[in-house]
Amino acid sequence: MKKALLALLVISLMVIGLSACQSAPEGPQIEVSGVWGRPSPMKAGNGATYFLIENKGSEDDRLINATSSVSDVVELHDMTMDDGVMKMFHVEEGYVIPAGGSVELKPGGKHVMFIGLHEKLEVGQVITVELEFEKSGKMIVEAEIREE
Ligand SMILES: [Cu+2]
Repeated sequence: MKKALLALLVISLMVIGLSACQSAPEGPQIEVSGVWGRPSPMKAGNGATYFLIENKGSEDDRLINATSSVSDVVELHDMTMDDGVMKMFHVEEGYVIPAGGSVELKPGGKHVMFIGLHEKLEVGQVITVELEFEKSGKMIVEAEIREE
């Protein structure tokens, strides 16, 4: 009798444990990785940074803003083909990061743009960027400056 009760208890604990593992965390859960930027030889020129944003939660989120000490103006950009020419544009509404999905910023695509650099960005330098998500709030990441 005691053994049967114990077995029942063990089984119910296992079921509870399994269901806890299966459900994604409530709300959005944002992870940013592989942050880097290209060197920029000119002071007062422009720079860009790229990274992967993953949302491991159960709710969509949105990257709405970015700031950095390297320039006063920081914008979220994307690229498009216009008459056979690649052009970039400011994505004012930001990037939606779908629940269980990801968005990759990379050369030729989405990027965080620094406009009017206070100083040039050199290989080996590490810069700090603050990202702001609609639901997850602010997050500080470090970008390594390197060639690709
Ligand atoms: Cu740009």
